[in-house]
Amino acid sequence: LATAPVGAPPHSVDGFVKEFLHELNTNQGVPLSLSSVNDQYMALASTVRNYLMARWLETNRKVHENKPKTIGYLSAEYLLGRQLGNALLATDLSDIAEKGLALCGIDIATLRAQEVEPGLGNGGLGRLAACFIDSLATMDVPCVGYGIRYEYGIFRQTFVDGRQVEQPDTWLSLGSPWEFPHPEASVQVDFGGHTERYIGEDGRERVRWVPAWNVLGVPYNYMVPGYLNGRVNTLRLWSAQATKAFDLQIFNSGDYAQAVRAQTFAENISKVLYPEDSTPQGKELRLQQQYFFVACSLRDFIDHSLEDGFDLHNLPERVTFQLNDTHPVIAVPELMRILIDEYDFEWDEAWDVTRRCFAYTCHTLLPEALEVWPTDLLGRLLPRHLELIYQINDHFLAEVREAFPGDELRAHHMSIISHGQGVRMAFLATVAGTKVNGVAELHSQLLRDKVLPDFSALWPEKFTNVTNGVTPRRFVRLSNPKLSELINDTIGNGWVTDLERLKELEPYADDPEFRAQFAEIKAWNKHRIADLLRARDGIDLPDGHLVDVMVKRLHEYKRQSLKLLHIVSLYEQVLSGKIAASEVTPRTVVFGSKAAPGYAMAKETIHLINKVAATINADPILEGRLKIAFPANYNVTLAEKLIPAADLSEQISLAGMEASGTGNMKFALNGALTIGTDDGANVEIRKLVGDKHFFLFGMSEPEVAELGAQGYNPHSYYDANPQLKATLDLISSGVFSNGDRHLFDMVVENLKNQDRFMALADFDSYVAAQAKVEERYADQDSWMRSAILNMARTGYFSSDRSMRDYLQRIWHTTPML
Ligand code: 26Y
Repeated sequence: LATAPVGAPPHSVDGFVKEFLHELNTNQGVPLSLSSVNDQYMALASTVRNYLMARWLETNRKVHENKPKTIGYLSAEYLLGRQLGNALLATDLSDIAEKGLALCGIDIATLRAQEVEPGLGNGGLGRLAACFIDSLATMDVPCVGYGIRYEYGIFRQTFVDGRQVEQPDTWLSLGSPWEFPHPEASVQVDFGGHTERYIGEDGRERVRWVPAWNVLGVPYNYMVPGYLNGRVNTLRLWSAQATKAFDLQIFNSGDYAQAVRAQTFAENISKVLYPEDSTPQGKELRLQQQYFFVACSLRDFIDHSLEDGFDLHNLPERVTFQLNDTHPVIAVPELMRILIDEYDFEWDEAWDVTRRCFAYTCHTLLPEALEVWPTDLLGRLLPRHLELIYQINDHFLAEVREAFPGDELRAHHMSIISHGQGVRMAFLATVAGTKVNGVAELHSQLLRDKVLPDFSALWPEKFTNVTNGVTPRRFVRLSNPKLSELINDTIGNGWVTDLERLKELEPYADDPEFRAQFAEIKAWNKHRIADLLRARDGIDLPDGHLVDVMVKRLHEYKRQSLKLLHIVSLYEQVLSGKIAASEVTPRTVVFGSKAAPGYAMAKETIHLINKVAATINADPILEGRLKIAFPANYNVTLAEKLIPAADLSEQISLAGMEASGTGNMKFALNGALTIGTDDGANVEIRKLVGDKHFFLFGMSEPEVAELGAQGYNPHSYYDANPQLKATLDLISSGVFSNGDRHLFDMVVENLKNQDRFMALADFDSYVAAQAKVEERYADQDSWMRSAILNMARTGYFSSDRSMRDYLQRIWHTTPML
């Protein structure tokens, strides 16, 4: 444990209270007696910040002195979750703060609840970035996270008559105590205009970009504290502002309204997070966002490197820019532009530096999720970059033709620029990256074999896998305090930074005493979420139920509809007297899910879930047996309370569709059993925990491919399977829609006639696996044993391990100690 560094307030209750009161008085300008909860929260945050500050300064001093290789993590999303608890944990101040505040008559829980989480991401990809920067700080690896400070993060979801209604996420409205704006370090970003050719002093032809307009990027720094190690890395998020010159010019012409419009136009760039997480629309503003943050980040990093006396020819020794999906890939031509146009590099020199600076992580397999930017849009917004992309493509295709002489079709398939579509950003990233990785073994294999087969034939060594992970600090230590205590008491606390040590718990799965304690903690976590949902949503959770949880973005490929079919099927069987209500295992199904606002099928599915929930919950026939809870606005804060309470984790995507999943890991680590397909990281979870402790169902990826090739006809399953037919017909009967037989046609007809993700094909297998779940759950001893083994055997899924893999396989660097 790194003791308090010089300059930090004393690590004692007295010292803490003094600091807190000082912050309350000087920062908030109020005495304790008159302070609001928000005043107190703000003062508490500042207090914790003060403890971190000396460590932050020290980290930056060391980096400046030793100039180690740094990871520049480029991500359009960071789904951070609340900061306070993590900062208290990282500084070992949780107990001190609680006691100190109690002396002031304040319950720390009230202040914790005051924090609004920064929802600067959509789902898995954004949360992964947050886990990765946590792990890098904890492992003493120099890293700067670069991204966008969206003024409005992911929308707040509400339900009106069962339908999703989006509200703006005003996370900054009460002030944001965790950020440090640095307007003096603002960077200018250019857009539009045209390019010109001219002859430079050395007689070479050169290109000049003459942009049409520009904005300012203002950096906001956030602390990224390592766990008890005294390191604090930086997350630097950029906010867009109008440039002064722009403003003044118009002001001086007397057009005040136009000046304000110009400002609004500029600020729109970082105004809002796009809530889509799979189908990219060719939205100009999104491209502006991507270029904006990437240009700011490269400029920032390069300027600092030059200040440190670094030669740009050696940039790859200074940094790897990790591209979190294709969103920041415009960084590739941007670095080329900087090196060639601004620093006079020759093409080959510039390309050599560029390709060694970047590595690319792909997070999808869905073809429609791969970003393609229309060339006319790119040419209008970034004319110089489009030229450079054409040139990169020419050089690349020459390489392809050399490797595969005469194979023009192959060259055509591999072209970064697809005629008629635009620039395929995944191809550009693959051509430029030193390494390309998928996010789970199956995904990386499919990426090589199905998405980028020509590229992996050309450069087999470029492709690698790094299976995702999650931070044990937030998703076990903080979110499951009772379980953490039990683990500490049993094997010590080394697991928090060395999660594989959970293996030492394996023998305790057979210890009745330990099992009882574990079961008691599960029950405690269920009460905790019940209390929260009662207060937050007015939802009552029954006692003693199997808690069955499906939380993730709403997507057809994730198959929330399959879960729903299972529920409706149970209900149908009881209604029609096929089974007695008393035979149904008491179960509460919890959904948590946002739909992209423009994704009609996803929104209809939410509507249907809510209507089914309302009907079944109100029907006395299943009273005490089946309850459906769908709290609105699932986010990181809710996840932290919900996941530890789960018995059953639903990971039921169609095989070959979910790149990895990371919720699946969080559940297993908190002792839930998984019901899942052989998809994404489920494959690896099952391998580690063992078949006996995992409910596998459904087609495998090759089976899915085969059925697809044969021609999949969902209607034949509907016709052939009476229970499936009865289930779908019940939805169409109007029982869930006040007699309206057509309200859910969109969902039902789609399942019967299209069913792109083959829910009907996996229905039987899913229902059978659920029956096994019930059977196992009836034997609580055996269930708890499996739950403990799930926890003990999934230490592999720490994001610390993911970071070690990136260090070894991609970044080729070691922690700085
Ligand atoms: C371009 C835009 C529409 C877009 C925005 C966000 C496209 C994709 C995304 C986000 C994708 C995402 O969250 N992918 C998930 O990444 C996780 C971390 O690797 C995986 O675990 C998960 O399987 C994958 O769906």
